[in-house]
Amino acid sequence: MGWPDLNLSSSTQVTLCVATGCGVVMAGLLTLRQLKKWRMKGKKTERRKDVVYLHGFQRMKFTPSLSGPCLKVETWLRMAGVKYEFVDASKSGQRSKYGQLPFVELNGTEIADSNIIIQRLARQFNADLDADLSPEQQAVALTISRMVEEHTKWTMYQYYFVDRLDLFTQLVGLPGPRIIHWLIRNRVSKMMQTKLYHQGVGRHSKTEVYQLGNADIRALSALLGDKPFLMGTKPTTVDASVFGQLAQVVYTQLPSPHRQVIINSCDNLLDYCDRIKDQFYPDWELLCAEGH
Ligand SMILES: N[C@@H](CCC(=O)N[C@@H](CS)C(=O)NCC(=O)O)C(=O)O
Ligand SMILES: *[C@@H]1O[C@H](CO)[C@@H](O)[C@H](O)[C@H]1NC(C)=O
Repeated sequence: MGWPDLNLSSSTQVTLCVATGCGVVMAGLLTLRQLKKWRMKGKKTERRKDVVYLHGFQRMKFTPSLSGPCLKVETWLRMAGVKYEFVDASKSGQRSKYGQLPFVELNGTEIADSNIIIQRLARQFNADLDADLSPEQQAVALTISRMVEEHTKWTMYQYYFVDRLDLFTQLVGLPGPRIIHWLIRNRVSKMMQTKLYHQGVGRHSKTEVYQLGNADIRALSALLGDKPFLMGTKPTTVDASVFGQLAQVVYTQLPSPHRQVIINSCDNLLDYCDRIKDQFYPDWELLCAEGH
């Protein structure tokens, strides 16, 4: 289809073409999230001094958050006894400066990334859960967190977001018509497959991925042994981190190789999750009742 003959000079036609192209791209960029952000901008929410505002993904039916890092920070805040309020970022459309969740606001300052959040809050509230650990124990704790957050987690993603996409709707509890579920599901899966490929886990066969994940879970079980918490009798930051990830497979109640190995041969991890849930989430059911 050509341009209608309006006797325009060729440079005007080029300008029009570019302008139209820009318009289409701009319209594409007007995503739902941006619309949400604009809508929220006018509504200035009140923020109190010394209260941590935790921005995370929406509540879920089986767990307060489907995001490991979000649940980790929330668990840490409870372990450390720091006053906080949860802000549903799926309503506000907000993300951190890294484009992710969680992030917190404290006294008008934004802190992003679960590890940085915990480090900063521990200092500002004088609530370091790891103060009594020896340097060696601190190193072990850090190593465990890294394994779970940077490896085990990906083997779970491979299962839920790629291999068993049929479980997606139950997992994330989407509202609305099925065609929308289908579109979101496929988009999320495509994104996840790219991430998994670059991370490396996604290059293995399913069987290999589940073996990798289950080896991590057995290692966690062996490290925990009969202790109530990973580093001994008191909860420390690594427990928040591990709980953030394990709670997803333990409480979501969808089948998975990770869940299977926990139930079949890691009783101590089940008790461990229940211990943390019972001690720090007396309101677990209430939080999940808000969930989708
Ligand atoms: N290193 C970050 C990781 C946070 C992260 O992976 N967040 C994911 C959800 S679990 C996220 O926000 N993804 C949304 C996106 O990438 O758009 C942390 O520990 O806080
Ligand atoms: C937050 O701000 C208040 C008042 O400005 C100050 O007293 C308090 O120490 C700050 N809290 C933290 C944790 O930095």
